[in-house]
Amino acid sequence: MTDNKKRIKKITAYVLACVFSFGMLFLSACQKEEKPGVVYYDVDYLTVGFSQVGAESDWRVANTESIKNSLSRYNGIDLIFDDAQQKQDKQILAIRKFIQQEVDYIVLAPVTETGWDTVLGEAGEAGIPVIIVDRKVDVKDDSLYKAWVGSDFARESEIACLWLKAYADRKHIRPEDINIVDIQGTLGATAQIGRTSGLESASYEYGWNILASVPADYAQSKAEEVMTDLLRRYPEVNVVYCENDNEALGTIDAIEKSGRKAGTDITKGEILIISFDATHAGLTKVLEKKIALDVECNPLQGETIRDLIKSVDSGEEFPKYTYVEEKAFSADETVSSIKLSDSDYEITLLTGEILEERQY
Ligand code: GYE
Repeated sequence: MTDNKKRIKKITAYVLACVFSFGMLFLSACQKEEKPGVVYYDVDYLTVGFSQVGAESDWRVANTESIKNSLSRYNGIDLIFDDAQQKQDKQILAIRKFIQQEVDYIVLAPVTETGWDTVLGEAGEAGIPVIIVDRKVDVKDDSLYKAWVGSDFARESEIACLWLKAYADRKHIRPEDINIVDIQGTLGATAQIGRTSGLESASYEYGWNILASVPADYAQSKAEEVMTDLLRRYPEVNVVYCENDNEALGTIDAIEKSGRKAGTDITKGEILIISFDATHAGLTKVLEKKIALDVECNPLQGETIRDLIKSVDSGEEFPKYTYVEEKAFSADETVSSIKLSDSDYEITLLTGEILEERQY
């Protein structure tokens, strides 16, 4: 066979293969329509743009995962996700892009409370409903967002401080001997505002000393750096109030590197750590008795957000504010319950089994 003939044969085979595959595809598409007893829908997905703060902590990673799982195609939602790397400017840009893309809904987890009036106004003008998650927005007009889902940060702080008060009473420690440093979260974030101000009012009320309050952006390495410096400046510190678990992990490293011990008994010279989030990594340190109390901040908000979107979309009633359920876990049994708003609030003594059963 000549080279030319060979080439013609090859091309003919290729063309026939293509015609055959297209034919099969066409046939199967037709067959699909005709299958008896099967109803085919043209799925109309809702498009949702989600601007997340970043990935600064284990809590945040769990929150992102929960939202991605619930706002999924399986649930009729097409999600456009944007990670703002803890920068408000990036969140504003992301929201403007969502508006250009004509999404059906915007979900915003704001890095700080202020600075949202203009961009949320733009979303409103474009007719796009906004749902706020986790931290709050401080805007002049609350109708700029449909609803909010998150935690009661002031209540979390109240639980932590009532626990510390009960702990000190049981151990016969005088309030003036309680020397606290506060490793704060990102300044201006609702979680930071609620947790810091709760500690400040309790310290004022009970007579504890706050030696220093320093922000560490909810990040482990930053907290280690901050705590290393604070240990040098305030050797009398005996309580560290960490505004999230990743900061507690960094704080433990700093304490141990300085030759001191993180533990549950300050009467023995240990440094007592209180933390927030109750993530798997944080609770592991509670089991090791390096964090004395971990107040839960529940990141599993995806399903509530999905239900809210569906309610808004179908014109059903929905709450403007939804608070998620939260517990508190202790490393020992010194305090098993506190009085919170006139009722008993249980402090859960953490066990390996409880930790195993947790979802994040
Ligand atoms: O405690 C921290 C995260 O806003 C509740 O932000 C959230 C906080 C959470 O980075 O781990």
